[in-house]
Amino acid sequence: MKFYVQALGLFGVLFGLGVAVAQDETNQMTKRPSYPPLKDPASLAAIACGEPPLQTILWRQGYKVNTVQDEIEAQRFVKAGHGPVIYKPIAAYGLYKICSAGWYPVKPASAASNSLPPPPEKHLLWRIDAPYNKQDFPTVMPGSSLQFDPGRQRFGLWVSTAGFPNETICTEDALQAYDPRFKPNDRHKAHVIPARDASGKLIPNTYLIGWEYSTNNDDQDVVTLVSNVKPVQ
Ligand SMILES: [Ca+2]
Repeated sequence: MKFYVQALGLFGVLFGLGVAVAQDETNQMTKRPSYPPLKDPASLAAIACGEPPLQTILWRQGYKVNTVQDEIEAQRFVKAGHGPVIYKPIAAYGLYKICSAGWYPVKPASAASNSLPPPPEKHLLWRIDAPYNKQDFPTVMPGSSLQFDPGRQRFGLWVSTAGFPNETICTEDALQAYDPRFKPNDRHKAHVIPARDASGKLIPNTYLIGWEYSTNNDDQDVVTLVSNVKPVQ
């Protein structure tokens, strides 16, 4: 009996080992591309909220970009070519409140307002209904449009949430001065990254924007794609 138990134990150990080796081989064979652990402040802020970081969202949607290294200075845009500008949400990890977005014509700063441009003349394009603000590829509400034609003028983009009524987040940092909640050193809320496909090739005239409409700066409260545009001064 003792021998039987020992043999069974030995068999169990060997069997377990075999399974472990087989699993390891399976993992090796089906291994997905591994990414380095995310330690940048925006990623850590998202993880602290139990949300996917902007970097993870973009990787898993097939954009081979680095959210830290690839961000560019782009606060104003013009249309790049014929046809409309496309502006659409590709993810939202913000408040469970209606989120709105659109564009506005760029206006020069006036001397009277101490170098601050006037408040944006907002054109509404699309809205994400409250329940769809913690997911990739949120659907937009009826009546939304994912394109517009600004003509030749310079324009900026904006988002807002019903969670913070009367606040508008603009691609132009200076316009965040109209939202008193943001301190002067916390007004960069639209993070623009030239879009690259899964092979790392630049997608022409196309940009990913990680938006922050609050103050924890995880930069993925809304994530948008804009195409047929060029950044301008
Ligand atoms: Ca968020």
